[in-house]
Amino acid sequence: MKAAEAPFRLADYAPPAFDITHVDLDFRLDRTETRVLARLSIRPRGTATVLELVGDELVLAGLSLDGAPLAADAFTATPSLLTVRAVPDRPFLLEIETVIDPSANTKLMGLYRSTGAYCTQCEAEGFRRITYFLDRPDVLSVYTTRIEALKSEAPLLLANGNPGAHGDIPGSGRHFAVWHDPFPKPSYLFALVAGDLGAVKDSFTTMSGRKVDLAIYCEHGKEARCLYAMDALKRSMRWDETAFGREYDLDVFNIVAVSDFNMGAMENKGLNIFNDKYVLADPNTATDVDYANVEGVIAHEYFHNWTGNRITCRDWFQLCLKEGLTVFRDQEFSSDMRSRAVKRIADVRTLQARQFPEDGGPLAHPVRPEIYHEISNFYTPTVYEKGAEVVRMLQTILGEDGFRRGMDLYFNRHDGDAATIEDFLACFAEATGEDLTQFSLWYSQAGTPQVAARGEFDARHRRYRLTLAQSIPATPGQPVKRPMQIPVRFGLIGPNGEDLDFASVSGARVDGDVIHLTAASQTVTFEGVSTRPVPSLLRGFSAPVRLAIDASAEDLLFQVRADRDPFNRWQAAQTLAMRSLVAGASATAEGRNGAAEPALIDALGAVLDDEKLEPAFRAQVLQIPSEADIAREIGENVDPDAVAASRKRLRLAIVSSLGPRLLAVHTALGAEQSYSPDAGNAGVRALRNAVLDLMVASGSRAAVGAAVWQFETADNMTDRLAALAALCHAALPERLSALHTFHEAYRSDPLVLDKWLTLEASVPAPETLDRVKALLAHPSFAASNPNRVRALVGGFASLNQAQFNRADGAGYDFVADFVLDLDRRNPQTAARLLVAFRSWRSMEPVRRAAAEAALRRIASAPKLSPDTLDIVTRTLA
Ligand code: 0A1
Ligand code: ZN
Repeated sequence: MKAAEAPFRLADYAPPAFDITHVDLDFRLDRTETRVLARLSIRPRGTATVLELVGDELVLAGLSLDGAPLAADAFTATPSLLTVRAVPDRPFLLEIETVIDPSANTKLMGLYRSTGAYCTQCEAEGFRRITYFLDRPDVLSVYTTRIEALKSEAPLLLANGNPGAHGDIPGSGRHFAVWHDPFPKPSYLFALVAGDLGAVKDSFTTMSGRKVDLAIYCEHGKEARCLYAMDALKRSMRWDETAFGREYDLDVFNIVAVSDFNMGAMENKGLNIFNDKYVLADPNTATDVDYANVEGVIAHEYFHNWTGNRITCRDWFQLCLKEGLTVFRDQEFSSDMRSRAVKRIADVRTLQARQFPEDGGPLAHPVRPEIYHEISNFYTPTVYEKGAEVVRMLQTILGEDGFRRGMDLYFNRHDGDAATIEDFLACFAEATGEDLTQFSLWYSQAGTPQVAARGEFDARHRRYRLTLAQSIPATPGQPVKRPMQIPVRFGLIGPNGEDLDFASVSGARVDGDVIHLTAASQTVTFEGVSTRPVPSLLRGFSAPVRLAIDASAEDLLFQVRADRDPFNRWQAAQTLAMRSLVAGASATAEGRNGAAEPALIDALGAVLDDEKLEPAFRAQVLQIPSEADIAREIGENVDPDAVAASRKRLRLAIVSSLGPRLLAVHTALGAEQSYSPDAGNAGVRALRNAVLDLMVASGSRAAVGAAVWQFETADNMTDRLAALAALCHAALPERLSALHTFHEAYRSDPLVLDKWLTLEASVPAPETLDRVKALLAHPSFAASNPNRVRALVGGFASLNQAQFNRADGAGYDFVADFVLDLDRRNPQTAARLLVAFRSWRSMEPVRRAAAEAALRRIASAPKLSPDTLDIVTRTLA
């Protein structure tokens, strides 16, 4: 196995030896030989005389200092480093010419081609693939970008900032445009786009009355599919003004949708570049979930303008400073646009499905990591989603007003800075007087805390004692942990469903409905409690922890019916289901038949029939934990076949008890409304389709017929896909012709075909692996496109637990082979696929051995990228 390079450590941070105050870039675009002239205004900060600029696969074509070409012995240049010896101890101008080949750029970092256009991706370290630079986030410069290209090939020329001069270059067929961005920014926010694209345009007038021109660019012919994104953009701009007092700051805001993109989207100053999957939406091609994702990602990138761009990160260890905060902001935005309760449930589901397994496995790391080998591997659910939870806890602890005062101070004090988590927390501490020393452990300690709760009612003294104990599991590099500050939002529910009053409380700081758990164990004593309460803890999921409480099935059922916190109503139903599923899995493993919990059936029935509840909420309750959720709960010696059997059996039991009521709800909701992507309308579809999915799982002819009929007659993608998914998830033979029909209908629409690829890969049947392998050669698949890869191979590895984790190891071998092959062309995407192995140690011994063999085979392969080497090394450690 190749030895890794030395890691980067937070403790080693040192400020740069030079500032680069201005960057003038001149691009002469060519498909295979693009010339980049970079004029850097450099100012020494101290006494250093050697300037080292990083590159990545660069070819140097020219170098001069203050106008004079540098002699060969004055510098050395390799593809990854330019060293200039004896630079002046005063400001100077360094001019660097590099030659790059955008067409050969399969890593999709730096300047590359997609959608027939030129585009860039520079975060985190892509700018060094364009020119030699101090490619680190604490070097902030004012950029001027001149782009020159063939007018026929690239009538559209975009870069960061505001548009400047533009015109034709006579006699050459070429033209140029100059862009100037007055806001100093790090190189990772640089962007350029050139091509022949369609557009939708609009404008927005900011709170101080400035008019901003807005445009979204996409492939010709797809303009109408950008209208929803444009609407979401305008709503985001208004929301940031009202919720955070943040106004947009340039004359233009441009978004470009491209079809080849490693991630979701990128917040380049004034020129966001998006994976087109998060821009394009219309009723015929996008589901309700797609619409919600478009809205959320548009908002996320826009909100970065303040949290990320105006205030950026000092170094990449501080990534959560912009990402956790911006995810928190986009989640709040979506909550305000939609149903807050349903949004919270969906976000917690994602956190538990993606971040909890990371935090509980070999890739666990703190929200602010302290060491990394490859920064691209740290765009993780921990940095993003747990990072957002940490910000939300801050709001819970400080209250909405205190939180807002802290944010205001942060924006005022650090505008224009490259800041740290310490800077951020200091603003909240100063604005509110709160001591955040213990709270800051959330940034440095990895692992999901476990909170065990036990309640005891003393009727004679009208006293309720609640003991809360926290423990944080060991994680890589962190064997021992200190107790953290955990805000536990709570209520004591009385028999009529109202929260009970109490006369006094002792044993912990309690502010309103929040208990601050700060010690390893604390007993909170409530005096003057009239009757035995049912405790409702962690309301709204007030902290990203696992709560263990030995509530009886009756108490959980009561909570489902009566808790005034909708999140905990959902949680109580999930807990009941999970108990039954875990018991069912061990029963199967032992050759017994588990029984469904009657309280669960009652709970689901009560929610199903309660028309006072939002349909989207009822749909969430009907979706019992996934196979991956169950495996995570079991935690060790997992047999994925037993898990799948348990889940299937429980769903059958639900249908056999609630069948007629499910049918009644399905029929009642069937009355056709015309399609609209708004949350209310989408919620009705979500409930109807959750019911359909359950009924189809029973295999009843009537239900299967209803699904086929819905598939054939639906007037929108949500209903069509839901019907097809129900047939696929139940592995019914009817799926085959429906999948074929679907492919035929959308054969020219790659984003829709991604849904088809994912469904093909998620069929829970032994033949699926061969089908997935065959699809690698299908014309609708392309290994060069990250969306296709994630849809097919990623879908197989993450959504098809029993087949990926096949006992014969064939699922692991397939993904390992694919990763090895892809690693040579797109290491980032390869490394991300490999993350599917993160829970291998929790499998039963046969699968564990097979997974380990596949991982070792990857680890010993020659010429692994740093990205894949990093993931495989940590996964095996
Ligand atoms: N800052 C972006 C995420 C992002 C990170 C790296 C990328 O490189 C391929 C692209 C995007 C965000 O949070 O949206
Ligand atoms: Zn982001």
